[in-house]
Amino acid sequence: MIGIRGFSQPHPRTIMFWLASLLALAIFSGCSSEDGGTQQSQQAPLTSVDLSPIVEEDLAANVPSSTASTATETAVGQQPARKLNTGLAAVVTTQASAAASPNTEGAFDPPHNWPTIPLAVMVMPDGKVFAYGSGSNGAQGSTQYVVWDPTKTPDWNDLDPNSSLAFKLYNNDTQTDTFCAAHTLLFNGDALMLGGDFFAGTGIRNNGNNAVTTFTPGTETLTQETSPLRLMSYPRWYPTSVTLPNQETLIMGGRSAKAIGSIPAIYPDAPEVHQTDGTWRTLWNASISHVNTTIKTNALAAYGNSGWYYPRAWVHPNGGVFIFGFNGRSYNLNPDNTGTLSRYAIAAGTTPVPGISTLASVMYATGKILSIRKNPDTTPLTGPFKGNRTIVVDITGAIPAITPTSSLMNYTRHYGSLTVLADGTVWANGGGALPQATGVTQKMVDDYAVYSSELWNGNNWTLAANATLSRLYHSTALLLPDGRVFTGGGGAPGYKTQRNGEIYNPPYLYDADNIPVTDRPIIESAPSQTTSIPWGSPIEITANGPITRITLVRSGSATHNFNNEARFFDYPGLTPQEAQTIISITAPANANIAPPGYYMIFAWNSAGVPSVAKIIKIG
Ligand SMILES: [Cu+2]
Repeated sequence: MIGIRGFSQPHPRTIMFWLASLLALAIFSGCSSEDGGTQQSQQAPLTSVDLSPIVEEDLAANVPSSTASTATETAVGQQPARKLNTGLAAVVTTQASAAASPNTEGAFDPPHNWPTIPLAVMVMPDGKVFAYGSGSNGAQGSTQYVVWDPTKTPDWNDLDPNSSLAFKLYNNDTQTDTFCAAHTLLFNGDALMLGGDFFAGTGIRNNGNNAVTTFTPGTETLTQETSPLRLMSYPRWYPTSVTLPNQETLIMGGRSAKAIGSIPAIYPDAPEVHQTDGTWRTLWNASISHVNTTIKTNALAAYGNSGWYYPRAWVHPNGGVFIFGFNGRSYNLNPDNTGTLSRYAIAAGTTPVPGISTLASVMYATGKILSIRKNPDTTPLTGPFKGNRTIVVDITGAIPAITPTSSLMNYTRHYGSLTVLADGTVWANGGGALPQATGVTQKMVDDYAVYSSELWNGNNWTLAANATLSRLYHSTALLLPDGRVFTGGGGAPGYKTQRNGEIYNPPYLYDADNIPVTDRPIIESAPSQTTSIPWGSPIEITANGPITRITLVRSGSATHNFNNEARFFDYPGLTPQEAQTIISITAPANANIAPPGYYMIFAWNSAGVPSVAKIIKIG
């Protein structure tokens, strides 16, 4: 069970899939090969030990010893980034329809082209969006990445890529395929990408790698760690990373090797912590193979066999890391030293509410998580996948308190996103009634896509603007520093390869007459990122007019219907000042509620219109 540093080869196996003989409804793991595998084989579902619609926590342990090759990944140093000419035709021709009432529903701009599928995206400290995942061919296995300046009109043209002012398409020359990695921002402002797809070059896909790759804004280059001490112990594909209060980064979950034939999949045995010096600490005491049966069982459901798929985890306001299992149970991982894992009791009079990995969850306020869960339904085809039930998980008490929202979402949204807007409202978009599963074709998934979006005001869901394009598997959504939301991607695999995006303009960007606001407050000065703001100390800005509210939204990192870095802080009821006067708020009290890193600060006027955010650094 011992993980081997430098182990980056998949378990050596023949190329065949273990078809789902155990569960007819087993969910397709998702990421396909581009290596001549047919669509059918691409959709080969995982078995029950990988993922099932209702994940049970008491599945038998199924983690064989790691006897894999000790061959190390080819070490390739940093290469200069360069622009690529893809020569592909433009793909977007459709136009968005106007929303009926933008000041209550928001509205979409027309779709725009992208160089790649934006399936993993993050807001960098310079306000640009870093995206990685697919290549410019829209397929898995191509190693390219994109930097988008959202202050410029999206202008990508495959036939003339060098003409783009908004996008840069770079070669990833690190030899690490970051497809379906985890990502968060480091305190120094670099993006940290952990794991991804093992690039065997032989057509073997969807096994993990143990690579550690960083993206540096400014130079917009990738760097790959080569020292064995700086690699993860376990290969990971579909892991979750969490920025910890002490600037360390937790990595958990994911899969090391997929099931082949009768040989079960291999999952990482334990979470690991990326320490601030770049070396790693394995949380052995929270491992799956721990001798303590209870911990072992907990680990399986939290981040092991049944919980491996981008586990939903956040820093807990009281310390540690809170994990909300797909089985509906809650866990606390203490990442100190070698770690401990415990499971919360179930609140009296309640029963766990199962979810599924294809449904989103988001932390929308301190210690409060909005989560989409399954609801029982026997309707043919879509019923087994019904999931428009939303709950609030309040983790501020001793036991997580589960409260249903006042209304159901209007639609089930497998692969849809939940995004905390600049005003704290949660926006749901994309997804559809069907996930990719046995007996469900990719066309069926697309046919059941949901184009309408909806808003949650902390109480009820209401319908919002309609998108033009489907946003399904491998789509994302991300709040931009200007208060708009980018949503894009989908495909690899999917019925449609969505190398494109759409901009959603939330209601706060429209006036009472549904006209886009042009007179937005302007933040004239804000703390520099070169000096981080200590928790609990003043944050001072100046603006060009009276400000009545300030909000803080943590820079997002989104992939696979999970923005794992979302945090929101509200400072309403500020006394309006004269222009150019100092407006002061107090930074969040501690690192548990506001993990160290980068936050967008929005200043609002009395008309409820936000400024474009400045990005500040807390910690
Ligand atoms: Cu994926």
